[in-house]
Amino acid sequence: MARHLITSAIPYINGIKHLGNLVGSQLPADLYARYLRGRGHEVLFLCATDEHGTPAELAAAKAKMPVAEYCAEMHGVQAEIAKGFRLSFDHFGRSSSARNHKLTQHFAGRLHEAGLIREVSEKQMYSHADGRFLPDRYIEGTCPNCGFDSARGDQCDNCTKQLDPVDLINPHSTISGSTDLEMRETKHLYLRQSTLKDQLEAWIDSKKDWPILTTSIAKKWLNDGDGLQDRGITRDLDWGIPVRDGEKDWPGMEGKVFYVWFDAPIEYIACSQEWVDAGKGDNWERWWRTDKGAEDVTYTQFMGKDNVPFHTLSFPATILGSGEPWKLVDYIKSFNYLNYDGGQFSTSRGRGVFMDQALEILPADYWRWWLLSHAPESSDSEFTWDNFQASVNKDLADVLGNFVSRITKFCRSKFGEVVPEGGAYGEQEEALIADLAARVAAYQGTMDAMEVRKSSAELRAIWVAGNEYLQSAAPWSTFKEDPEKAAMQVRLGLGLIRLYAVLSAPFIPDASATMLKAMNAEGAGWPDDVAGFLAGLAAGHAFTVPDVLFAKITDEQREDWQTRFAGVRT
Ligand code: B3M
Ligand code: ZN
Repeated sequence: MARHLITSAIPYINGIKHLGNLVGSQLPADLYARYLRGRGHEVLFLCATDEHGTPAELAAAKAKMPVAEYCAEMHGVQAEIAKGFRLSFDHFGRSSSARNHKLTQHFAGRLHEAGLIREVSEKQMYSHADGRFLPDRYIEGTCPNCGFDSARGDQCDNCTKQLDPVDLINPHSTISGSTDLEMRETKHLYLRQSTLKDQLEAWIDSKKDWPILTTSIAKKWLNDGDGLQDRGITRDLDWGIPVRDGEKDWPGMEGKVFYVWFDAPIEYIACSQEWVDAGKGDNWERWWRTDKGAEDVTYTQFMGKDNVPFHTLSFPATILGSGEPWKLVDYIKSFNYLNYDGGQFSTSRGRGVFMDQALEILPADYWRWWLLSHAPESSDSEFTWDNFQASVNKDLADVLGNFVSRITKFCRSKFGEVVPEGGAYGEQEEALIADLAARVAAYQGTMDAMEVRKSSAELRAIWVAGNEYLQSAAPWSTFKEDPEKAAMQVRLGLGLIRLYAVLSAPFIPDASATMLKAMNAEGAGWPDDVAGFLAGLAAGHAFTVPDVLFAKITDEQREDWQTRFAGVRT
């Protein structure tokens, strides 16, 4: 038994995430956590909401709510939806927690002490009417390139030109509308990542087994242009973690907060403290401190590709730079993007299916299965309603659901709701069991390697093997000549349901629970020995016929949903 720490990228607080966000971090992390628990390992699986930064402030303003209140409410909403998708976090924390405030300030203090922070004076737009500095997206004006009259300070949405707020003609504050703006001097802290470049590079080079997507992004940032750049880690904002030098004030930094990307990854650690505070665990240090037992923890992170630079460079720079024995990540599993029906998912335009809407139309397992079996691993992938309908109807309803329903109903009609006795395996059964043992080993191999799509294909092949057996063994025909033989075939079929329930649990936990309950086999362990596991469902064991596991998606539903999710979210 090993110990596994697993974190998913923590979703921004500003609104409900779409299915593309889900499949890029939380869902595959959950798959892996459930699998490792199923195999008997000790797992700590953490996630949280990422609550700081301009997007949180803007979203709260739009909702006409104080930002703290907005975050508390949205955290509740996201936690509820995560439950709906059966995301099995050991704790779902908040980056705005007191724990994260303290720990973030602690790291800043350590980095300062190590000489890894420098103060930089820069000019930034200040609004007299608002009494504050304005982040780029709080400034709008006319685009100098195309004349569009509401270009943002960082970019023109009309011609896509990257801009600086000073480039804008007639700039104004989007908070107050005021044009009384001036470029003002302000001081910020920079993390001297450049001095850690060699150390970071050596560490990344030592990770021979990481996905190419992860290492190629890290390498690009390490060696692009002038190499790894120092990063500003403070902002002139109200909402965030106040800049402090550990426990002390930081002269000149009054009223400033840490940059959201500085404190967000630290929340992975703080979250484990919140987990203890919530009474769910009693020792976070054995997961995070290599001087307190974490040296034998395997730490895996899950995220979309846009988050990779922060996890391969910035956060490790914080950890290494602190000079303290914190656990560094062992493996980073990153994902490409999931597109939606010929375009991109868009949060701002409400294009695509969002997590809450998905659960309104179908149970979690349907989405989990499609998303994981089409995870954007080696390249971007695309959600289409045709493909979704086809894969749900075929894999879940025709192959798995049908198998379970046929065998349980047939048994009930001929032998009653009890595993029948009599008969002995023949050649066909021995061949099936050998085939399944090989397939289960392959499935374990791909799951251990976090190859999500391949794992789903292995699992599907395991379901198909049972279906093909049932088709050719045909106990309904055998029964007429040789009821003993039919009993043996049915017994094996029922054993397969229990096997499928355990193997499928990481992908489709609800259907798995239904199957286990029907087989009266809750608590069944992992099938390390497939033959023994199948024999474990012995004659005389009672079961019940479960309800239909998966309903087929009709053409009408598909068309209806396609129209409903094409446009702007209402
Ligand atoms: N909230 C971005 C994202 O959700 C960011 C991840 C933080 S991970 C520490 O894609
Ligand atoms: Zn423009």
